[in-house]
Amino acid sequence: MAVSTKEKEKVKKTSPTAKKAAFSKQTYMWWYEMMYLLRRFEEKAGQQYGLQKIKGFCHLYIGQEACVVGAVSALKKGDKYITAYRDHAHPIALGTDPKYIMAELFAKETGVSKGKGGSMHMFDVANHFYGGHGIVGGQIPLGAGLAFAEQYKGTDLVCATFMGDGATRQGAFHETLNMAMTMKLPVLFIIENNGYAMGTSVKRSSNVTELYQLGESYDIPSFPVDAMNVEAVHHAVAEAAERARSGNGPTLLEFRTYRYKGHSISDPAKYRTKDELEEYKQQDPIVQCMKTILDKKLATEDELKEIENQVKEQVEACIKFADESAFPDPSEATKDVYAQQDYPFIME
Ligand SMILES: Cc1ncc(C[n+]2csc(CCOP(=O)(O)OP(=O)(O)O)c2C)c(N)n1
Ligand SMILES: [Mg+2]
Repeated sequence: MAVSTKEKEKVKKTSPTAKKAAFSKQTYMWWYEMMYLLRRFEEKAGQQYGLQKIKGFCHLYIGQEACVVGAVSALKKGDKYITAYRDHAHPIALGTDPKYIMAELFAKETGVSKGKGGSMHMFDVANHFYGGHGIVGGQIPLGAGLAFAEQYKGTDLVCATFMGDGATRQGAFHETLNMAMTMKLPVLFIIENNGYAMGTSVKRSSNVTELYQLGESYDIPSFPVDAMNVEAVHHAVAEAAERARSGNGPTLLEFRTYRYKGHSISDPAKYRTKDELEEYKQQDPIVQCMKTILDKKLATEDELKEIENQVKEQVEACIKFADESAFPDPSEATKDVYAQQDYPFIME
């Protein structure tokens, strides 16, 4: 299924120069509330970790909120999502009640993965979220597989496949890009480039630091996106989705973002300067959205405060729910795994 020159031309025409629609009040307000919820949720998760209510790994999303929120507002119900282990925000933005995410962090039976997955393994098929994957780059071929399923069934749904900058150095990334473009799969490759893979900066890991260029090697339309700005994210994802839905295959988007905290909670992030962190905080996605709302007079400061107070109460309720839930029964250890006699995916 090679891509002809004519088809390549068609793809170029749908590049981000297309006319951009304005956003409604409802969209701005959803962005603000959701990003504020994600920020507050992660701050509180960090605190609960300090209290040893959460154990093991825990990778926070603080600073990166516009990435997922702008993608969700641009895509439609039924589109699939998959990501790596920095995965608390994606299901929440897709509609999973955050109390089930907090309970999963607490390893409780009410958690979204029944308390068996923890921070890195959120999973909620009802909301089209396919994890939560701990192997760097492991989710990339799975995302292409989810997109292939949609192509095979003849739907117009797409799969947003998120990954970190570090994952682009994995072989699976390159193999998947090659196949996805050859087969014109309806997949969006979304690199959340926060500048670091654990303590290793993008600059230290390759000569190719403009990560979107990696997609161009496979003839995939590929663009950098200012992902501290939720509007820019939405526009880029909407255009990529249109391309995928109309049969023109994948797009690669390099979201330029930043994580304010360390790689995981145990990382003091000494490999970067305070000035660098400050520079990104000046572009904070939530503050940018708030300023736009106030400038456009879509809401007053008091109305935004009211939203913030409601969110704070909601997150407190999540912690209470997680605290009061039970740990899974030990018998659960042999359920939902291949050892289970009637495991649904074992075929004769
Ligand atoms: C195959 C594999 N190699 C190494 C690791 C250890 N590891 C966990 S996270 C990580 C860094 C990945 O960084 P990036 O893809 O940029 O994602 P970010 O944490 O910045 O969101 C590494 C090397 C792993 N989990 N899997
Ligand atoms: Mg990274």
